Amino acid sequence: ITKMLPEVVFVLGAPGAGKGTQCSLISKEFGFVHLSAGDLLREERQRPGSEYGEMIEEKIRNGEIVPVEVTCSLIHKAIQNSGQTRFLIDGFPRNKDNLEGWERVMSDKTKLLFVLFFECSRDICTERCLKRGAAGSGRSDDNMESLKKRFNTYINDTMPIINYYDKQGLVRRINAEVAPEEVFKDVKNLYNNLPK
Ligand code: UP5
Ligand code: MG
Repeated sequence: ITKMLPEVVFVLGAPGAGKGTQCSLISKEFGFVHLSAGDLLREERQRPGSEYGEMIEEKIRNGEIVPVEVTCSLIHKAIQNSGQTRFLIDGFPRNKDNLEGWERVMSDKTKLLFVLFFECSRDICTERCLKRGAAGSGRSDDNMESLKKRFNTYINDTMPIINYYDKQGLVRRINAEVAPEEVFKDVKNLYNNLPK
């Protein structure tokens, strides 16, 4: 008997590219459960009694990547607790440690459908995050200093992961520089044309 594995889509793109915004839209229209690795880490940071709170906050403020054991176990728990079968994993895997940790623990428990990659220039992304910070996002990394670090990490550590999946033909690129509704048109197109 073959067991149906949970299906996952990794959602990647620069800080502020619109991953979260598009994931909420996809989740509403196509019923995938949206799991943002960043949101899971921010929740864990706030959880009373968490032994990782301070470490997570320091990593986030410095735009560095939290060790995969922490992130992967939060994602794994969220998948199990949802009782659902299809997931958008937003903002993960972001570096080699993330990728190797996922492959060690999760790759035989899930089926990776594809990697959704939101392409957006650094200037536009930076402007979006600064605007969100100025509007009171409360995110400790929506400031110029953290954004520089987030971008360094994105270029040095996350782009190689996107290239790794691209070589396997798994990357679906979307132009994320236009208005959210316009971006979502392309996303819908992609979802409606998935091989059945
Ligand atoms: N906006 C969105 N789309 C727009 C559009 N088309 N036109 C104009 N404006 C648009 O959007 C960002 C802002 O832009 C919002 O104000 C939105 O309204 C507007 P959002 O949808 O939030 O973009 P997103 O790509 O999700 O941006 P986010 O800031 O969440 O990206 P990051 O990848 O930086 O943040 P994340 O939460 O994933 O990670 C934060 C930190 O957590 C990391 O730096 C790292 O330290 C840590 N982390 C890990 O260590 N491991 C992980 O696996 C994940 C995170
Ligand atoms: Mg996000």
